[in-house]
Amino acid sequence: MTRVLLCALFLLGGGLRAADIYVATTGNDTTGTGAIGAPYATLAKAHSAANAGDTIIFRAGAYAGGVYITKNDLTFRSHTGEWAKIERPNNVSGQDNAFYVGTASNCTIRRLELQGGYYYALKIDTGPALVEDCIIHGSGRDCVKIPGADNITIRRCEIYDSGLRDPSNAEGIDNVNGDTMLVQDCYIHDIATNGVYPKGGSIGSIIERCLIRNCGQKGISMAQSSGLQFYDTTANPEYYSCRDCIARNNIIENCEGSGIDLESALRARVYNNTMVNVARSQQGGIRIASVDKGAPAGVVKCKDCEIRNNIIVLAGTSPRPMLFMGNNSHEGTLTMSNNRYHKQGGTAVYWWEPTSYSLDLAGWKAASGTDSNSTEGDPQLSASWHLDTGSPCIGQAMTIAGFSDDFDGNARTGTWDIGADQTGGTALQTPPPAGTIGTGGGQTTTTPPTGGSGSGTGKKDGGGGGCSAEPNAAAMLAALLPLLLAARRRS
Ligand SMILES: [Ca+2]
Ligand SMILES: [Ca+2]
Ligand SMILES: [Ca+2]
Repeated sequence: MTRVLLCALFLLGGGLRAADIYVATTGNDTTGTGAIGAPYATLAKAHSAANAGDTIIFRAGAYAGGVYITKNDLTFRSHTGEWAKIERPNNVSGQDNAFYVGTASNCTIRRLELQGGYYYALKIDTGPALVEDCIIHGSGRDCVKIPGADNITIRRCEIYDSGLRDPSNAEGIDNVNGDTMLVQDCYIHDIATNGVYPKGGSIGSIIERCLIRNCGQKGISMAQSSGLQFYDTTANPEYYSCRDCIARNNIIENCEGSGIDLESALRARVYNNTMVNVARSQQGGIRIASVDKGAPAGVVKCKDCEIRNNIIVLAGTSPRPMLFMGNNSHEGTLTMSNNRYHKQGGTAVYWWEPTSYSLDLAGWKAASGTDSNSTEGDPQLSASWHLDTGSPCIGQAMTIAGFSDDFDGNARTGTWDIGADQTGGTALQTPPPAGTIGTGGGQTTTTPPTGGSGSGTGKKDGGGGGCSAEPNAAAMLAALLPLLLAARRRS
């Protein structure tokens, strides 16, 4: 009896113990076994050999991507102390994605460089998925494409050089109808169009503590229009472009379009962002817009949006407004306060369509009936977009429920400061120093998005990778041990 149970235990443990499968440029798909001493040569072979729960570990070097990942619970990462790249050319039709999470759920992509793709460097069709400490760049169009997958977490990544083949539609992160996306502590830069958008009716997505720079369009768009076929008309029968999405604690610099743009957004929350040299040539520092999406959606306005504690700086050369309320674009209650506006070398202009394109801040407050405690003037930012000592933004923000940190990860204790930086803690270097992936912040696990049952939480950060199924095997062992002991007592 004992022997039978021991055998069962061994088999169960063996079956549960996820394997590490190694891939090396010196490997061999025919003679290799996937062991560290006999690695495979390709991702394709490793994937075909893998079982759910396995970890595919790449030794240093570059590997062909484009593999359609179908197996659940896989982890992909560079070998400890080494760095690997998964790549596809961005100019060869048919080689669409450098890395493609197809039907597989609960995948983790950690410490890898994903480069190229005729369309996307990373495409994720199925959630949840965790992407962390990765460098994602050089795509033909979007760097990251999320077509409807829910619960995608992207954190501590550097994402740059989108649209190298086709810069007309090339976001840093393009999410269409993926709910509870969480983007944290990413450095997103040199993006042909928009830095990040959750659109197509994305629900409950959060973009926080990111540094977003050099965008051909908007820094964060919440969110521009999508084809009506992409909307979930059960969860979002009004065809909002996004619902309950949040942008907070981001630094956004040097964008042709809005720093943050609201378009057909329901309950968008815009808190404590610092936007510098945005709206260089398009929209406004923040724009609020409706869209006529055509039948059956019709005109969809923004509703019940909240915009507090933000800094917006426009260059003296910008012909665009500080704030831009589109014609008949918001319904319900617009709540704004404690924002700081600055037009370098002059006075800002605020637009309220269709009546005025020449409001000053007092006129904006009168037209909107909100934005109390907001002021205009130099916020006194440092070269790294943090607050200088003596900044008029210090201690002038209101406390917001739901978070208590800043861009740097400093705790917002006492009275809050306006913008992404709370003074008094250690500031992150911005832009981050060479060798840092992401902003350099966010090394601790933070609260997942509200309302997301599994949002990014299926994968608490292990930091160093490893075998995620081991705890299951241990749990099984613990569960079987009493049986084993009972059997021993009986024998
Ligand atoms: Ca796109
Ligand atoms: Ca959805
Ligand atoms: Ca700080």
